[in-house]
Amino acid sequence: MSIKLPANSKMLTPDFTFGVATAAFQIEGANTADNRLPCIWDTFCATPGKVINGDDGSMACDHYHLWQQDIKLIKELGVDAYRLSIAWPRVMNEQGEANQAGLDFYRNLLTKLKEEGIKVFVTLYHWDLPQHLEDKGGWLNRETAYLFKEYADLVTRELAEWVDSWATFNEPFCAAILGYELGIHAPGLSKPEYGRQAAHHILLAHGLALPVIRQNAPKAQVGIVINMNRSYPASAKSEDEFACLIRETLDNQFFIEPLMKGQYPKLLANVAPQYLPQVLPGDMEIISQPIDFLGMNFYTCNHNAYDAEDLFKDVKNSQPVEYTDIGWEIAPHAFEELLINLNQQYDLPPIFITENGAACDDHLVSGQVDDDQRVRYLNSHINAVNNAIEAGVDIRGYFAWSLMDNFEWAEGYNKRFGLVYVDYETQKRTIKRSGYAYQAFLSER
Ligand code: IFM
Repeated sequence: MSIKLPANSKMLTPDFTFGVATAAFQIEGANTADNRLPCIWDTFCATPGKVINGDDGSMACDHYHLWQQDIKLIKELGVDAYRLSIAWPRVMNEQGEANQAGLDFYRNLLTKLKEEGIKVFVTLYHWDLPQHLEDKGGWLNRETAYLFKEYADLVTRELAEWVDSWATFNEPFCAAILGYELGIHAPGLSKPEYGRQAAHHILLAHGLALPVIRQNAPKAQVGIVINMNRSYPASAKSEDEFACLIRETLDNQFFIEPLMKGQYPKLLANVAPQYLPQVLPGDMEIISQPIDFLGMNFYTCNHNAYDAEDLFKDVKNSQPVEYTDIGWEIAPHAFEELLINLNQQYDLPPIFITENGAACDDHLVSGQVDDDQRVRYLNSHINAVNNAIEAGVDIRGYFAWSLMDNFEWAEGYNKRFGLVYVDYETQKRTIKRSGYAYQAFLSER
């Protein structure tokens, strides 16, 4: 099995960017080095029962120390670009001043990436809120949005020179809903009314930061990354169709509609007003300022049935389908449909697929990892992107998640998403078959 596109695919032209992605907390480790502050994920990991095996981010892939060899790996894969995130608790102290040692780490990393000719896509917030801000209410406190603007100002002033693309946030859905409504991610709060308010403050923070980033980094592209799902009805019954509509509204439209249209989905006011946050005058104008690109992360699809209490519930696909090791259905058709539908519903800016990948049951045997499922996953999803482009969607890039195995949040190190295998005992990296397949595909362009 290999990764292949039709010879005339627009994705094979030099204008299309292929990359790999990671995030600070998931790979860096060294969570007390150089005055890095604790973040909500350090606290969450230290809370018994929250993360599988009690895993934490203290070592992760030790990228903080091994970054030079990791850049060699990125280079070896032959990608055009690398997407990473900056750790807020590493670069800013409690008084809101720069932590130069933390900034130096990123300066060195970014300088080297540029020297190697790799385009740099930076996300400012990939879930590692400094704990001292959570102690004051975190994303439930509107003030955090203004402090994010200060943080974005600092980072873009200091690092603009090396960065091609800035994303304010990664997956506001996960940061807000998993963290404040469902309690399965940090900070582990679970009140229905919390999630949507946290989401609103995150979207507000995005909007507040945009003009600052544009001013500090006038040559870079600025956008945001959202995760999206496609939902299918459990049956042909209209109530199950309705369950899907609600599910997609809460997961997708709740995030994209404020950004693109300056409003929360009208459907919610009628059928589920409990999901509407408190909005102050002017907020929606701030949130819906134009962006240069929309980052989209896609992994799987859902199947939903009507539930009298919660409006929808997840059910398994009744058809025999393939799942990845994390239990997510492999659904490239859903990816293609989603992209085409969104393009019909909204006047979208150019799209970058900022994450797509699979957790597989990988094993290192005689120095090799034969992750055939991941190769097939990448091939089918890259082709789904190609089909969406053929159907008229303006997609400019694709990033595989992830460069290497890493800390998979509440799943700890138990689930592996990397194109490169990490032995956490020795920190030895081994390129998997999927990494070689991606490399071969990229080199043949
Ligand atoms: O590992 C995560 C990443 O941090 C955000 N998007 C989904 C990935 C897989 O769960």
